[in-house]
Amino acid sequence: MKILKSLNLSLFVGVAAISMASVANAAVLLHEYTFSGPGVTDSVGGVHGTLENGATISGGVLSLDGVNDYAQIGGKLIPSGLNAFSVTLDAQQLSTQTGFRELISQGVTSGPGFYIGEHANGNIRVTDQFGGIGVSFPTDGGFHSYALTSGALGTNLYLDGILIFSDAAQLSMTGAGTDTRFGSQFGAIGEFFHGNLDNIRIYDGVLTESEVQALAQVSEPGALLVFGFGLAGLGYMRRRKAS
Ligand SMILES: [Ca+2]
Ligand SMILES: [Ca+2]
Repeated sequence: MKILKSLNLSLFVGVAAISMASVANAAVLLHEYTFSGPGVTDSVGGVHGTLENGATISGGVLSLDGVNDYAQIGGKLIPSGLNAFSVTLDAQQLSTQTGFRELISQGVTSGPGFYIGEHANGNIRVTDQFGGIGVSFPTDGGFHSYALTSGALGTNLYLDGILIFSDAAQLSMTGAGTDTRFGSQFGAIGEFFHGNLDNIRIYDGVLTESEVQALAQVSEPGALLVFGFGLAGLGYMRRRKAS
């Protein structure tokens, strides 16, 4: 009986320790924009935004004309310095665009500034720290799910739940410059995205691969099935060593 009690106690302590550890490691949702109402509303963190230059919300998504539209957020959603975070969003480009285009941005050039967007060479690019990653920006006109995670173990970028970029370096962005924007670059640079954005979420902490995949499936099951399977079938994954 004594042995049983002791076993129960150690089991209890063990379970408690595991659940405390998982709570400590879990990525906490800080900001969420689903565009389900008329405004650029942060349904979790209350850091709302404004529609600029004719940007609209219709059908539950943020719609941008690629000329000068964007959404300006009233604060900086991306942490500066070496702080773990994750960003997820869905994007649908509605025309073939030339030059640089941004889905989300924050900061100032060489700050280093934060962004996820399209390089002039047609590749996806991620922040001043990494730049172009050698993977094509989707051109099929459909919605695609992007997830960027960064922490002490490095930085990952997923497209439709598939890991397409990994680097051992953690992101360390500037705290200076322009507040977060959806659909354009910081400052007066422009780089306006033509298309729709949805389900923009910022987490405190690093999402796991399975959490990223679950989000991608909830957001756009078709995109994961068609595009994700194509990438997976090719065994498509790019890794970079820290430079
Ligand atoms: Ca406009
Ligand atoms: Ca929505």
